[in-house]
Amino acid sequence: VQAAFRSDLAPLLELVGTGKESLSFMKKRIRHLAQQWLRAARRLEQKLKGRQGDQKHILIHIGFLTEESGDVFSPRVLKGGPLGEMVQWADILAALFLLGHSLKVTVSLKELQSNLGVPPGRGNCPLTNPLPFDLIYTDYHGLQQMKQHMGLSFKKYRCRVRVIDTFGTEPAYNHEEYATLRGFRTNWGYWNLHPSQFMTMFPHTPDNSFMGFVSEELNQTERQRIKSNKVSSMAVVYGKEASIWKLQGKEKFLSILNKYMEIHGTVYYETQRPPEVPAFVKNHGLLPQHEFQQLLRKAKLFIGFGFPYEGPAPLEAIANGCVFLQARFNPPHSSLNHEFFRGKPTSREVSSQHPYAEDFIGKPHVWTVDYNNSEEFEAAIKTILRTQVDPYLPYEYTCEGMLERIHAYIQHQDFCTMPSPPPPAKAQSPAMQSPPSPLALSPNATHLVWSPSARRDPRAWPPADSLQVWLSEGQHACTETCRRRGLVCEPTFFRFLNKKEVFLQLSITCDSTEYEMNHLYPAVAENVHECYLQKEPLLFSCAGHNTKYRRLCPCRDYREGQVALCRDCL
Ligand code: U2F
Repeated sequence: VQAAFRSDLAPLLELVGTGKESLSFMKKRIRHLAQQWLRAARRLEQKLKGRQGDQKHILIHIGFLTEESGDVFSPRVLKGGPLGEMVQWADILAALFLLGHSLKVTVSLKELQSNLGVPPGRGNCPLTNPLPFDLIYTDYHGLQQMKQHMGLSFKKYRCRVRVIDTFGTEPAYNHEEYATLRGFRTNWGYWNLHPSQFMTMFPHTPDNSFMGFVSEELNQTERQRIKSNKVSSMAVVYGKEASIWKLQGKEKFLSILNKYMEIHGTVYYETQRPPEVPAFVKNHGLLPQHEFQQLLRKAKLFIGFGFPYEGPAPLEAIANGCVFLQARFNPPHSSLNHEFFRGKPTSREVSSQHPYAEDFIGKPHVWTVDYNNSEEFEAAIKTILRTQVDPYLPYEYTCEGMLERIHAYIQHQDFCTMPSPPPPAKAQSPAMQSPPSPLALSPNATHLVWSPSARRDPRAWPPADSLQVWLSEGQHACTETCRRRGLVCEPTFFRFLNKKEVFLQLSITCDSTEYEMNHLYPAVAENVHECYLQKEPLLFSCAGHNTKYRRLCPCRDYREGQVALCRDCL
């Protein structure tokens, strides 16, 4: 059956259960954004010109909302607890539904078991019938539950799973044996999934798929109205919990800010107890989401104190015409030095409260400054007060952008029929054993590009001819190496460059070449002329660097405002 775009979101609301504050929040959000979603779906439908692909049977199991995993989120929805995850799940539901797929939504272990077809009363046994779903969207909690209740069937079907994973999972942490051997083992990682099966909230590392969420888009009239209604002296503080007012060193910059602006907050408080915010702050209390947006429409500045990390609110603020001012982290926060990230399966260095805002948006919308430097902080505020900014929303965070991306993933990502088996353990390139084929890559002074004469597999996605091979500097990961060339690292292309002759083509002298398991390979240790190829395809990784090596990096182009897709990727 062909998937057909849907034109009504009401039936989706029926699929989402009741009885939890988190579910009500998600439904309210879906209802509120319905018109935006429907307009976006119509635009994408026209763009695809009937190339919609097959309808999939999809199970959406939101593990963190199940009682069995403790469901600590639902009771905090109206008390200033995290909402980012619910924002994202609501948007995933809306997108999958509008794209025309057939959905089942579960938020308890019992519903999960009955939908999977786990025989009642029997623990951990293989399923008796074939799995009735083409795809399962879940999270780490849900993954654990599926593993516990599907027996051997879990291994068989795990290629159909997509794991919504806010902060991302890097390949080194995902590979069980390697993670255990090399100290990358964490509470979450080591599932041996294909790293692209993990889907993140922001495009953190291209090793994972970027899922994202949406923010409201404004039409021309609304943009005009917002611009004329802005109160230029009004600042809103980022954070719904009183704890953010306890963050270190905030007195100094708050008193500076207070010289120039009226400070507003949306911090939760109990009516019996006085709000725990300084007296000069106008605290509105936690607002319903659409009222929070209205507040942002009036404000000039949205200011972060350093927590929460990487949430949706700064994008909403920027989309509503605010400037986002945030702290630079020096040194960057990471799982090595910060409690919040400890145990998360990533080595990513978080350079500010919101690195996406810093790197992908930047000035004039985003100012990332050193809050310990009063002069820098004050100068930023003065400049911000003098600058006019327009509302801005990157395409990838619009409804159309999210629909386009999810559509592409569903049509092209297939982790069940993987291409090449792992290469042999000995230092002998697989290319030497197979009949000689024309080289896919050709030199171009500083890097390699796809040869015009090379065969192109029409089913390969992304299309291989967008590949460029660059050699990293020792201090850079492939993520950074590609970024500096206006490109993005594309892990699916590692297989094209994991070959001995690629070193030759880049004029690298290899006194020896070995296949080993290392997430930094293929790479060269230049001073000793030793070259290394990757033995384990699951360890191909855009993330990671070590001054000892220069890495071979597969880069590709991307669409303006849609980093997940290459120019020819739709
Ligand atoms: C992030 O979670 P948070 O929920 O703390 O993220 P926020 O950026 O604060 O925004 C979540 C939503 O809360 C809404 C706002 C955002 O869409 O519209 N909101 C609201 O409804 N009422 C208000 O008064 C103020 C905001 C992140 F998303 C999580 O993944 C992390 O776990 C967490 C910790 O770093 O931060």
